[in-house]
Amino acid sequence: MRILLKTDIERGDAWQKAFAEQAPDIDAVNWPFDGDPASIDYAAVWNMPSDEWARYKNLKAIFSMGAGIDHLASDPKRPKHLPVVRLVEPGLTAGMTEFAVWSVLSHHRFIPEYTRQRQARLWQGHVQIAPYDRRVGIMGLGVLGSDAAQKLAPFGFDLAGWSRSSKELTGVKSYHGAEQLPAFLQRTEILLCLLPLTDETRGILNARTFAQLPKGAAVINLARGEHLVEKDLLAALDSDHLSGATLDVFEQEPLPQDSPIWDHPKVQMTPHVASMLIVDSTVRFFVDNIRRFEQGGDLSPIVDFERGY
Ligand code: NDP
Ligand code: OXD
Repeated sequence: MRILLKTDIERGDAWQKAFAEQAPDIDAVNWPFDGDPASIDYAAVWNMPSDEWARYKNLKAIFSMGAGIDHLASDPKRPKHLPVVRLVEPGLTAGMTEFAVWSVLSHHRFIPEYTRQRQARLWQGHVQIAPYDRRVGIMGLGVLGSDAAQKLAPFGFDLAGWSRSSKELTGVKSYHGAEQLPAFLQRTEILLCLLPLTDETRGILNARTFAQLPKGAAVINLARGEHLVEKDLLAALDSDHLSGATLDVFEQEPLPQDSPIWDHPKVQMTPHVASMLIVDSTVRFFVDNIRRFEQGGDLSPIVDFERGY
């Protein structure tokens, strides 16, 4: 059996080593592959060049090399008859939760403000806010959003989440659907976006959304750059309606050299690294799925392209 791997970051033979340890019968080959394309049974990909798909005639399923599948949803030549499995594995979830907790705590404790003050050699404290007086709101309460919520809850924040369907998560007020979005935004001082990118969520972090947040709110986007209208964010920061932002993802990646975001004093930014692939646990996820499928069971979780995630 053979799996083709196309990742975002080159990791030498780390994937082959992990497959050799966990499943010696599965031959893992890196893209670009110059052997016989008909020998490939599975493909695990990130941003596969669209024209490549036609070469792999015997594929049984596609794995997304990430939790997000927008790179496949937008690919006109993706073989539509094949099931697509998105990445849901504990290593990826833990990485995102670390980053989400760090970014929420950072805004809660005024770290971006203190970083700016340091540059101006200004020694000045901000009145500390008790966590139960801090209203944190998470957009998207799926695998990643609900784990982040559960890890933020013990700090004692006044937590809420917004999703398509209503949720019951201990310590998290649930808002759902377009009708409840305004109420969710009006109560949110630190907004964390962990939505998938779909036709409904593209551009959702826009001027209208920001206007509904209380003055001084902070915005954290760890999901996809196209959720955010960057010029609207910059306007809301410059007018002092928003106090700061943490961005891991951008409309265009890599962020263009001339983007004002690089130098914006109210933005903390990282280069799409909020949660990166952990090779061992990702291979465990692929192997478990392949074994189950080869024995007549189901792949999981399968993407619903109608719903968009
Ligand atoms: P899930 O599919 O598990 O969760 C998606 C959540 O969003 C669900 O709660 C869903 O609601 C909600 N949602 C979807 N559409 C809407 C809508 N129109 N209105 C309201 N809520 C909506 O996704 P994950 O948690 O696994 O991943 C989220 C995203 O995080 C990925 O798609 C990816 O883009 C991004 N990501 C970014 C990374 C990075 O390094 N920056 C790393 C990993 C992921 P419901 O529960 O009702 O279905
Ligand atoms: C993902 C990502 O979707 O890393 O997993 O962006």
